[in-house]
Amino acid sequence: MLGRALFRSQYALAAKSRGQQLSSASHKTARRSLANLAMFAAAKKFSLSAAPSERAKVAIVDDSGSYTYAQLLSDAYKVRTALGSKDHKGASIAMLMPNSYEYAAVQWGIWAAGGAVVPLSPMHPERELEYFITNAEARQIICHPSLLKNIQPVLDRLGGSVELLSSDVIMALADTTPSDRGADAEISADQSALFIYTSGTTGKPKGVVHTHATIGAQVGALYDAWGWTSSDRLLHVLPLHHVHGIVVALCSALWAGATTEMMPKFDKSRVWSRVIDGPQDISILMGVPTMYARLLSALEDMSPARQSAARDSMGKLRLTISGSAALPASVFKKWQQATGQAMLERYGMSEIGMALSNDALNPAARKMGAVGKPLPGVEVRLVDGEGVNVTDTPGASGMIQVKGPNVFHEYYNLPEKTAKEFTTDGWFITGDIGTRDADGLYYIMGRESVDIIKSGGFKLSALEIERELLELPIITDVAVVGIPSEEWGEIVAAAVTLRPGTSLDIAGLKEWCHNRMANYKSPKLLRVVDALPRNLMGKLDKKAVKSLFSK
Ligand code: MCA
Ligand code: AMP
Repeated sequence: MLGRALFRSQYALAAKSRGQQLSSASHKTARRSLANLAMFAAAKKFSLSAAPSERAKVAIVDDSGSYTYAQLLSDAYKVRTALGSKDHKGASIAMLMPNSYEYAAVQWGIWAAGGAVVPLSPMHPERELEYFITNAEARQIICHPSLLKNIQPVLDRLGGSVELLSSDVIMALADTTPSDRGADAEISADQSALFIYTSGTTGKPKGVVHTHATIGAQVGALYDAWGWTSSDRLLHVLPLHHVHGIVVALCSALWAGATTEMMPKFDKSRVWSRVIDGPQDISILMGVPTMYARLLSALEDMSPARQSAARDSMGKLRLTISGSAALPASVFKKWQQATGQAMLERYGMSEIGMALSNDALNPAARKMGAVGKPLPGVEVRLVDGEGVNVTDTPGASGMIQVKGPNVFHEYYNLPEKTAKEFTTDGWFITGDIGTRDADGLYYIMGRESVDIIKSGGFKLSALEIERELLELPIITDVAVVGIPSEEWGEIVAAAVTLRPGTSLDIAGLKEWCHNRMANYKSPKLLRVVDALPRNLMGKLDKKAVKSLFSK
């Protein structure tokens, strides 16, 4: 496994990116104080700047107002104070916050205290929240009062072992100035910084652990490749419990000293009215293909005059970016026709951040269907079923493997599973099959495992859903598959056999799933059959299961 020393050198590599040069002292030592962490460099620059215009630089705008970088730093220090003055040294600290300015303040505060952020989502039911908190061994949680009802029963069950801190109480603390903040926690680049829970082909969801070094490498690479500047203004519409919303969108913008406008959740009408009717200053929009498909369908319902205004406004953005799932060619084409924007598609994963990206600075170089070339500092190769490296054979397909300072540290407390996902020579095995053309552009062909479903950009494990469904006493056998869908990419479908004399419909199944899994995991299609298709070995024939849904 990758060792500590290597992470130090990875951090040094990441520090070479333009982003980290904002903080001249930041990469001179392996151990550094908070204020020198690259993530905070732009904020620090704006906070301490002598020029009033820079001190007024807005970090985040949400439905409650506008917040400067100076305010963000001050609020982060309040969070640090509330967490206790000890150095948490990478200890897990959970947070359950709506998409808002305060989300960022809490995230930064946990980092300021030396902790590792475990972001929980309002989309998760109690069972999942409990699993994430206990699996990550979080001993403290910061929660917004509006979400207290989601977490209180979990904390009661955990019998006081997790300390609850309310974000509104923390935010009401007195503002701090740099002089009264005391000594910073010593943050080392290789300590845990972020947990992202991801579903795999075996077992329960795993906690992907990123360090300050791996996050820094990811954000630094995007800063360079996508040409982020402090003049950018990001419209943020993504959930904040995955790498896409947290790292690729929010952290990148904060790293660059840009402004983020945060919506509480994606809403196609709200996005269009902001872009068309608001100030013409949004420069970046990021989303999953389902969001762009929905924006296009909303556009079709507009009057011709409104469509023309939409084209003018969306056409002004510097970048419209799609990822987390394959962007259908139809969406790419319609988006280009409707807005004049050649969508920037990129490829990544919770474990690696972003690995491949089309050309951000030259729209003409973006190819429909391609996910681009390796980002700065990231190595990518394709290895076929025989173990042959076919990267340089145009059109040959192989497993996408990735190496670089962006690659995660470990699956939490799962050393064997972590090791299994790496080749003996240290490449991370993504599970995605890709191909590369003669111009060096990569294309994603699909997943190796039929048991990984991508729905609306969320990665779901068929086996995990099957395990849950089997707990419904009337179900005797179950198979979960992904069925292709225009809107969602794939939708979750379940085929089941039932105990004699019982019945089940999709509404009943959803109701049962409601408290056990996030709604986005629960099946949208159901077939009740006499027997599930199995091969001679008794193994489920998932191809045949899929065909049950085409009848
Ligand atoms: C919501 N539902 C879904 C999904 N989202 N079902 C399947 N797949 C989904 N993705 C459920 C709702 O709970 C609801 O269920 C029903 O579908 C209709 O919901 P609706 O209101 O239409 O959906 P929504 O709430 O507007 O959500 C759609 C969405 C959302 C905005 C596209 O799915 C979303 O935010 N997706 C982004 C995912 C993402 O950020 N992925 C990043 C991970 P019911 O009717 O039962 O109530 S990947 C990643 O991080 C890597 C690094 C990468 O490459 O980016
Ligand atoms: P997650 O593990 O939730 O971070 O999701 C990562 C997975 O999303 C990858 O392993 C791919 O299967 C998929 N993915 C991300 N970006 C793309 C893309 N541009 N095209 C196709 N699949 C993608």
